Amino acid sequence: MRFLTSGESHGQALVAILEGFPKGVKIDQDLINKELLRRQSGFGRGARMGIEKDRVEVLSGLRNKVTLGSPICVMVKNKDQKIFPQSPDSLEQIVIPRPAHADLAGALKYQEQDIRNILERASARETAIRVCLGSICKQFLVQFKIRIASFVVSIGNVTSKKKPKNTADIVTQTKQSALGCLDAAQEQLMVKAITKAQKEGDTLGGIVEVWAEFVPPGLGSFMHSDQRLDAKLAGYIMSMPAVKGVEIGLGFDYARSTGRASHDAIYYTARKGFYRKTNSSGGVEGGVSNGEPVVVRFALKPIATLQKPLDSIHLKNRSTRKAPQIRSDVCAVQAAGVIAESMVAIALTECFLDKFGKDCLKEIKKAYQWYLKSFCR
Ligand code: EPS
Repeated sequence: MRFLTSGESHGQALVAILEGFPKGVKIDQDLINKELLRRQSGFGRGARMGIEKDRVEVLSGLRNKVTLGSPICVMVKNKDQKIFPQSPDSLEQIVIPRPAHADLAGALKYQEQDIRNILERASARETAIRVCLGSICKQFLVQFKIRIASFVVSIGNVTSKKKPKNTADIVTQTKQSALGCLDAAQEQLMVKAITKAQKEGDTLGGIVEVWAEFVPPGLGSFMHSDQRLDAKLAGYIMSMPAVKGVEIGLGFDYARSTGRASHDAIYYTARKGFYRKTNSSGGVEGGVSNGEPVVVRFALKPIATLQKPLDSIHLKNRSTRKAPQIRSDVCAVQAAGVIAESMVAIALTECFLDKFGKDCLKEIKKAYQWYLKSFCR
Protein backbone atom coordinates (compact mmCIF):
# COMPACT_ATOMS: atom_id res chain seq x y z
CA MET A 1 0.00 0.00 0.00
CA ARG A 2 1.20 3.52 -0.69
CA PHE A 3 -0.25 7.01 -0.83
CA LEU A 4 0.38 10.43 -2.30
CA THR A 5 -1.19 13.74 -1.38
CA SER A 6 -1.51 16.95 -3.34
CA GLY A 7 -2.85 20.41 -2.54
CA GLU A 8 -1.89 23.79 -1.16
CA SER A 9 -3.14 25.32 2.08
CA HIS A 10 -5.12 28.03 0.23
CA GLY A 11 -5.60 26.19 -3.06
CA GLN A 12 -8.85 24.73 -4.30
CA ALA A 13 -8.62 21.43 -2.45
CA LEU A 14 -6.44 18.78 -0.84
CA VAL A 15 -6.49 15.38 -2.51
CA ALA A 16 -4.91 11.98 -1.90
CA ILE A 17 -4.65 8.66 -3.67
CA LEU A 18 -4.39 5.48 -1.63
CA GLU A 19 -3.19 2.56 -3.71
CA GLY A 20 -3.02 -1.11 -2.73
CA PHE A 21 -5.90 -0.97 -0.24
CA PRO A 22 -7.84 -4.27 -0.28
CA LYS A 23 -11.21 -4.96 -1.87
CA GLY A 24 -14.32 -5.56 0.20
CA VAL A 25 -13.89 -3.07 3.06
CA LYS A 26 -16.95 -1.01 3.94
CA ILE A 27 -16.03 2.66 4.30
CA ASP A 28 -18.32 5.05 6.13
CA GLN A 29 -17.78 8.63 4.95
CA ASP A 30 -19.34 9.97 8.16
CA LEU A 31 -16.58 8.33 10.17
CA ILE A 32 -13.98 10.13 8.03
CA ASN A 33 -15.81 13.41 8.61
CA LYS A 34 -15.84 12.79 12.38
CA GLU A 35 -12.07 12.40 12.30
CA LEU A 36 -11.73 15.60 10.26
CA LEU A 37 -13.78 17.42 12.88
CA ARG A 38 -11.57 16.02 15.65
CA ARG A 39 -8.51 17.33 13.78
CA GLN A 40 -10.05 20.80 13.66
CA SER A 41 -10.81 20.83 17.38
CA GLY A 42 -8.84 21.56 20.51
CA PHE A 43 -8.32 24.72 22.51
CA GLY A 44 -5.76 27.02 20.90
CA ARG A 45 -6.52 26.45 17.22
CA GLY A 46 -6.41 29.52 14.97
CA ALA A 47 -9.03 31.49 13.04
CA ARG A 48 -8.69 29.24 9.95
CA MET A 49 -10.47 26.49 11.84
CA GLY A 50 -13.47 28.82 12.16
CA ILE A 51 -13.53 29.26 8.37
CA GLU A 52 -13.12 25.64 7.31
CA LYS A 53 -15.60 22.85 7.88
CA ASP A 54 -13.55 20.00 6.49
CA ARG A 55 -15.64 17.33 4.73
CA VAL A 56 -14.34 14.46 2.65
CA GLU A 57 -15.49 13.65 -0.86
CA VAL A 58 -14.61 10.12 -1.96
CA LEU A 59 -14.08 10.41 -5.72
CA SER A 60 -13.17 6.85 -6.65
CA GLY A 61 -12.23 3.39 -5.44
CA LEU A 62 -15.61 2.62 -3.82
CA ARG A 63 -18.90 1.25 -5.08
CA ASN A 64 -21.91 1.48 -2.80
CA LYS A 65 -19.60 2.25 0.17
CA VAL A 66 -17.38 -0.81 -0.37
CA THR A 67 -13.78 -0.68 -1.66
CA LEU A 68 -13.14 -2.13 -5.12
CA GLY A 69 -9.42 -2.79 -4.64
CA SER A 70 -8.72 0.06 -7.07
CA PRO A 71 -6.89 3.24 -6.02
CA ILE A 72 -9.02 5.32 -3.67
CA CYS A 73 -9.11 9.06 -4.33
CA VAL A 74 -10.29 11.45 -1.61
CA MET A 75 -10.68 15.22 -1.59
CA VAL A 76 -11.21 17.94 1.02
CA LYS A 77 -12.13 21.32 -0.47
CA ASN A 78 -10.70 24.52 1.00
CA LYS A 79 -13.25 27.22 1.80
CA ASP A 80 -10.45 29.77 2.22
CA GLN A 81 -9.13 29.53 -1.31
CA LYS A 82 -6.75 32.36 -2.14
CA ILE A 83 -4.53 30.97 -4.90
CA PHE A 84 -5.60 29.64 -8.32
CA PRO A 85 -3.82 27.28 -10.70
CA GLN A 86 -4.71 29.22 -13.86
CA SER A 87 -5.22 32.83 -12.79
CA PRO A 88 -3.44 35.49 -10.73
CA ASP A 89 -4.31 36.26 -7.10
CA SER A 90 -4.12 39.46 -5.11
CA LEU A 91 -1.84 38.18 -2.33
CA GLU A 92 1.12 40.31 -1.31
CA GLN A 93 4.53 38.68 -1.47
CA ILE A 94 5.92 37.33 1.81
CA VAL A 95 9.59 38.26 1.90
CA ILE A 96 10.62 37.72 5.53
CA PRO A 97 10.97 34.06 6.62
CA ARG A 98 9.49 32.91 9.94
CA PRO A 99 12.07 31.16 12.13
CA ALA A 100 11.14 27.48 12.73
CA HIS A 101 8.91 27.28 9.65
CA ALA A 102 9.97 25.91 6.24
CA ASP A 103 10.16 29.52 4.94
CA LEU A 104 13.93 30.11 4.71
CA ALA A 105 15.08 26.55 4.07
CA GLY A 106 12.37 26.21 1.39
CA ALA A 107 13.10 29.60 -0.21
CA LEU A 108 16.79 28.75 -0.50
CA LYS A 109 16.10 25.24 -1.79
CA TYR A 110 13.69 26.43 -4.49
CA GLN A 111 15.48 29.76 -5.20
CA GLU A 112 12.28 31.57 -4.28
CA GLN A 113 11.75 35.25 -3.38
CA ASP A 114 8.06 34.96 -2.42
CA ILE A 115 7.72 32.72 0.65
CA ARG A 116 4.02 32.25 -0.15
CA ASN A 117 5.21 29.74 -2.78
CA ILE A 118 6.90 27.75 -0.01
CA LEU A 119 4.42 27.93 2.87
CA GLU A 120 1.41 26.93 0.78
CA ARG A 121 2.60 23.32 0.58
CA ALA A 122 4.66 23.26 3.79
CA SER A 123 1.58 24.24 5.84
CA ALA A 124 0.19 21.73 8.31
CA ARG A 125 -3.12 22.01 6.45
CA GLU A 126 -1.95 19.07 4.30
CA THR A 127 -2.49 16.81 7.30
CA ALA A 128 -6.28 17.10 6.81
CA ILE A 129 -6.11 14.78 3.82
CA ARG A 130 -3.82 12.35 5.65
CA VAL A 131 -6.51 12.07 8.33
CA CYS A 132 -8.94 10.89 5.61
CA LEU A 133 -6.51 8.11 4.67
CA GLY A 134 -5.96 7.30 8.33
CA SER A 135 -9.70 6.95 8.87
CA ILE A 136 -9.96 4.57 5.89
CA CYS A 137 -7.13 2.48 7.39
CA LYS A 138 -8.79 2.56 10.83
CA GLN A 139 -11.97 1.19 9.25
CA PHE A 140 -9.89 -1.70 7.86
CA LEU A 141 -8.07 -2.33 11.16
CA VAL A 142 -11.28 -2.37 13.19
CA GLN A 143 -12.29 -5.51 11.22
CA PHE A 144 -9.55 -7.14 13.29
CA LYS A 145 -10.55 -5.29 16.49
CA ILE A 146 -7.44 -3.07 16.28
CA ARG A 147 -8.25 0.25 17.92
CA ILE A 148 -6.16 3.42 17.97
CA ALA A 149 -6.50 6.37 20.34
CA SER A 150 -4.37 9.28 21.54
CA PHE A 151 -4.15 11.63 24.47
CA VAL A 152 -2.24 14.77 25.34
CA VAL A 153 0.51 14.13 27.90
CA SER A 154 1.77 17.68 28.25
CA ILE A 155 1.47 21.20 26.91
CA GLY A 156 4.35 23.56 27.63
CA ASN A 157 5.51 22.66 31.11
CA VAL A 158 2.11 21.35 32.32
CA THR A 159 2.02 17.53 32.44
CA SER A 160 -0.86 15.12 32.93
CA LYS A 161 -0.55 12.86 35.97
CA LYS A 162 -2.85 10.15 34.61
CA LYS A 163 -2.15 7.04 32.54
CA PRO A 164 -4.91 5.19 30.66
CA LYS A 165 -5.79 1.52 31.10
CA ASN A 166 -6.57 0.94 27.42
CA THR A 167 -7.85 2.65 24.27
CA ALA A 168 -11.50 2.49 25.41
CA ASP A 169 -10.42 4.32 28.55
CA ILE A 170 -8.67 6.99 26.46
CA VAL A 171 -11.76 7.52 24.31
CA THR A 172 -14.16 7.78 27.29
CA GLN A 173 -11.92 10.00 29.36
CA THR A 174 -11.12 12.46 26.57
CA LYS A 175 -14.65 12.70 25.15
CA GLN A 176 -15.67 15.86 27.01
CA SER A 177 -12.22 17.33 27.28
CA ALA A 178 -11.02 20.62 25.77
CA LEU A 179 -7.59 19.31 24.90
CA GLY A 180 -7.76 15.52 24.75
CA CYS A 181 -6.08 15.15 28.14
CA LEU A 182 -6.95 12.44 30.70
CA ASP A 183 -6.25 14.64 33.68
CA ALA A 184 -9.03 17.24 34.08
CA ALA A 185 -7.17 19.29 36.71
CA GLN A 186 -3.96 19.51 34.68
CA GLU A 187 -5.98 20.22 31.54
CA GLN A 188 -7.33 23.37 33.16
CA LEU A 189 -3.75 24.50 33.71
CA MET A 190 -2.95 23.66 30.07
CA VAL A 191 -5.85 25.85 28.91
CA LYS A 192 -4.53 28.66 31.13
CA ALA A 193 -1.04 28.23 29.68
CA ILE A 194 -2.40 28.48 26.12
CA THR A 195 -4.44 31.59 26.99
CA LYS A 196 -1.35 33.17 28.53
CA ALA A 197 0.79 32.30 25.48
CA GLN A 198 -1.85 33.82 23.21
CA LYS A 199 -1.94 37.06 25.22
CA GLU A 200 1.85 37.25 25.02
CA GLY A 201 1.94 36.67 21.25
CA ASP A 202 3.58 33.32 21.89
CA THR A 203 2.87 29.66 21.04
CA LEU A 204 3.14 26.27 22.77
CA GLY A 205 4.07 22.71 21.87
CA GLY A 206 3.64 19.52 23.84
CA ILE A 207 3.76 15.75 24.05
CA VAL A 208 1.14 13.26 22.81
CA GLU A 209 0.87 9.49 23.29
CA VAL A 210 -0.81 7.17 20.76
CA TRP A 211 -1.96 3.65 21.64
CA ALA A 212 -2.89 0.89 19.21
CA GLU A 213 -4.53 -2.09 20.89
CA PHE A 214 -5.17 -5.69 19.75
CA VAL A 215 -2.32 -5.48 17.23
CA PRO A 216 -1.44 -9.13 16.49
CA PRO A 217 2.14 -10.29 16.94
CA GLY A 218 4.17 -10.39 13.73
CA LEU A 219 3.55 -7.04 12.03
CA GLY A 220 6.72 -5.51 10.62
CA SER A 221 9.96 -7.32 9.90
CA PHE A 222 13.64 -7.34 10.88
CA MET A 223 14.60 -8.56 7.40
CA HIS A 224 15.10 -5.06 5.98
CA SER A 225 15.52 -1.68 7.63
CA ASP A 226 12.47 -0.11 5.96
CA GLN A 227 10.21 -3.00 7.01
CA ARG A 228 10.74 -2.53 10.75
CA LEU A 229 7.47 -1.48 12.39
CA ASP A 230 9.21 0.92 14.78
CA ALA A 231 11.09 2.55 11.89
CA LYS A 232 7.85 2.99 9.96
CA LEU A 233 6.06 4.44 12.98
CA ALA A 234 8.90 6.85 13.78
CA GLY A 235 9.21 7.90 10.13
CA TYR A 236 5.51 8.53 9.70
CA ILE A 237 5.14 10.42 12.97
CA MET A 238 8.26 12.48 12.24
CA SER A 239 6.75 13.37 8.84
CA MET A 240 4.12 15.46 10.61
CA PRO A 241 4.93 19.20 10.69
CA ALA A 242 6.43 20.39 14.02
CA VAL A 243 7.30 16.92 15.37
CA LYS A 244 10.82 16.94 16.79
CA GLY A 245 11.01 13.71 18.78
CA VAL A 246 9.46 10.22 18.75
CA GLU A 247 9.68 7.50 21.40
CA ILE A 248 8.31 3.96 21.40
CA GLY A 249 7.37 2.44 24.76
CA LEU A 250 9.83 3.48 27.43
CA GLY A 251 11.80 5.39 24.76
CA PHE A 252 14.54 7.60 26.21
CA ASP A 253 13.81 6.28 29.72
CA TYR A 254 15.29 2.91 28.63
CA ALA A 255 18.69 4.58 28.57
CA ARG A 256 18.34 5.53 32.24
CA SER A 257 17.24 2.03 33.31
CA THR A 258 18.77 -1.46 33.37
CA GLY A 259 17.84 -4.55 31.39
CA ARG A 260 16.45 -6.37 34.44
CA ALA A 261 14.41 -3.37 35.53
CA SER A 262 13.01 -2.52 32.11
CA HIS A 263 12.59 -5.54 29.84
CA ASP A 264 9.19 -7.22 29.65
CA ALA A 265 9.28 -10.81 30.98
CA ILE A 266 7.31 -13.36 28.92
CA TYR A 267 4.32 -15.34 30.29
CA TYR A 268 1.83 -17.77 28.78
CA THR A 269 -1.64 -19.15 29.49
CA ALA A 270 -3.77 -21.20 27.12
CA ARG A 271 -6.50 -18.53 27.28
CA LYS A 272 -4.28 -15.46 26.79
CA GLY A 273 -1.47 -16.96 24.72
CA PHE A 274 1.90 -15.23 25.18
CA TYR A 275 1.65 -12.06 27.23
CA ARG A 276 3.61 -9.53 29.31
CA LYS A 277 2.88 -7.89 32.63
CA THR A 278 4.72 -4.73 31.58
CA ASN A 279 5.02 -2.97 28.22
CA SER A 280 8.34 -1.11 28.18
CA SER A 281 8.88 -2.14 24.57
CA GLY A 282 5.70 -0.34 23.49
CA GLY A 283 4.52 -3.49 21.73
CA VAL A 284 7.50 -3.71 19.33
CA GLU A 285 10.52 -6.00 19.69
CA GLY A 286 13.05 -6.51 16.90
CA GLY A 287 11.03 -4.26 14.60
CA VAL A 288 8.04 -6.62 14.94
CA SER A 289 4.81 -6.23 16.94
CA ASN A 290 4.70 -8.61 19.92
CA GLY A 291 0.96 -8.56 20.65
CA GLU A 292 1.07 -5.94 23.42
CA PRO A 293 -0.39 -2.46 22.79
CA VAL A 294 1.76 -0.37 20.44
CA VAL A 295 2.63 2.84 22.30
CA VAL A 296 4.18 5.80 20.48
CA ARG A 297 4.93 9.14 22.12
CA PHE A 298 6.05 12.26 20.31
CA ALA A 299 7.04 15.85 20.98
CA LEU A 300 5.85 18.88 19.02
CA LYS A 301 7.74 22.14 18.99
CA PRO A 302 5.68 25.30 19.57
CA ILE A 303 3.91 26.60 16.41
CA ALA A 304 6.38 28.59 14.29
CA THR A 305 4.27 31.69 13.56
CA LEU A 306 4.43 34.17 16.45
CA GLN A 307 2.26 37.22 16.93
CA LYS A 308 5.18 38.80 18.80
CA PRO A 309 7.76 37.68 16.24
CA LEU A 310 11.46 36.95 16.42
CA ASP A 311 14.17 38.58 14.35
CA SER A 312 14.59 37.51 10.77
CA ILE A 313 16.12 38.79 7.52
CA HIS A 314 14.40 40.45 4.54
CA LEU A 315 15.10 38.11 1.60
CA LYS A 316 15.51 40.90 -0.95
CA ASN A 317 17.76 43.42 0.86
CA ARG A 318 19.17 41.23 3.69
CA SER A 319 18.18 43.80 6.34
CA THR A 320 17.16 42.69 9.86
CA ARG A 321 13.38 42.69 10.34
CA LYS A 322 10.76 41.07 12.52
CA ALA A 323 9.16 37.92 11.08
CA PRO A 324 5.61 38.45 9.73
CA GLN A 325 2.57 38.06 12.00
CA ILE A 326 0.63 35.66 9.80
CA ARG A 327 -2.62 34.11 11.11
CA SER A 328 -1.91 30.82 12.87
CA ASP A 329 -2.65 28.52 15.81
CA VAL A 330 -1.39 29.13 19.32
CA CYS A 331 -1.31 25.41 20.10
CA ALA A 332 -2.27 22.41 17.94
CA VAL A 333 -1.09 19.56 20.15
CA GLN A 334 -4.47 17.79 20.38
CA ALA A 335 -4.91 17.99 16.59
CA ALA A 336 -1.46 16.43 16.23
CA GLY A 337 -2.76 13.46 18.23
CA VAL A 338 -5.52 12.89 15.67
CA ILE A 339 -3.03 13.14 12.80
CA ALA A 340 -0.63 10.77 14.58
CA GLU A 341 -3.45 8.22 15.04
CA SER A 342 -3.84 8.34 11.26
CA MET A 343 -0.13 7.86 10.64
CA VAL A 344 -0.10 4.89 13.04
CA ALA A 345 -3.18 3.45 11.28
CA ILE A 346 -1.44 3.76 7.89
CA ALA A 347 1.79 2.14 9.20
CA LEU A 348 -0.12 -0.74 10.82
CA THR A 349 -2.28 -1.31 7.72
CA GLU A 350 0.82 -1.47 5.51
CA CYS A 351 2.40 -4.07 7.79
CA PHE A 352 -0.88 -5.96 8.19
CA LEU A 353 -1.30 -6.28 4.42
CA ASP A 354 2.35 -7.36 4.06
CA LYS A 355 1.71 -10.17 6.53
CA PHE A 356 -1.78 -11.37 5.69
CA GLY A 357 -2.25 -10.59 1.96
CA LYS A 358 -3.39 -7.56 0.02
CA ASP A 359 -6.20 -8.34 -2.39
CA CYS A 360 -9.48 -8.77 -0.58
CA LEU A 361 -10.77 -8.62 2.96
CA LYS A 362 -12.21 -12.13 2.88
CA GLU A 363 -8.89 -13.85 2.24
CA ILE A 364 -7.01 -11.52 4.58
CA LYS A 365 -9.42 -12.49 7.38
CA LYS A 366 -8.86 -16.20 6.71
CA ALA A 367 -5.08 -15.84 6.75
CA TYR A 368 -5.28 -13.81 9.96
CA GLN A 369 -7.51 -16.30 11.79
CA TRP A 370 -5.43 -19.27 10.65
CA TYR A 371 -2.20 -17.59 11.82
CA LEU A 372 -3.59 -16.68 15.25
CA LYS A 373 -4.98 -20.21 15.81
CA SER A 374 -1.97 -22.10 14.49
CA PHE A 375 0.97 -20.16 15.85
CA CYS A 376 0.05 -17.75 18.61
CA ARG A 377 -1.75 -20.06 21.05
C1 EPS B 1 -3.96 24.57 9.27
C2 EPS B 1 -4.26 25.58 8.45
C3 EPS B 1 -3.42 26.77 8.41
C4 EPS B 1 -2.85 27.07 9.78
C5 EPS B 1 -2.14 25.88 10.40
C6 EPS B 1 -2.79 24.58 10.16
O1 EPS B 1 -4.26 27.79 7.95
P1 EPS B 1 -3.87 29.33 7.75
O2 EPS B 1 -2.41 29.37 7.37
O3 EPS B 1 -4.78 29.80 6.65
O4 EPS B 1 -4.17 30.00 9.05
O5 EPS B 1 -3.90 27.43 10.64
O6 EPS B 1 -0.87 25.77 9.84
C7 EPS B 1 0.20 26.09 10.61
C8 EPS B 1 0.14 26.37 11.87
C9 EPS B 1 1.46 26.06 9.94
O7 EPS B 1 2.44 26.50 10.57
O8 EPS B 1 1.53 25.68 8.80
C10 EPS B 1 -4.78 23.34 9.35
O9 EPS B 1 -5.74 23.16 8.56
O10 EPS B 1 -4.47 22.51 10.22
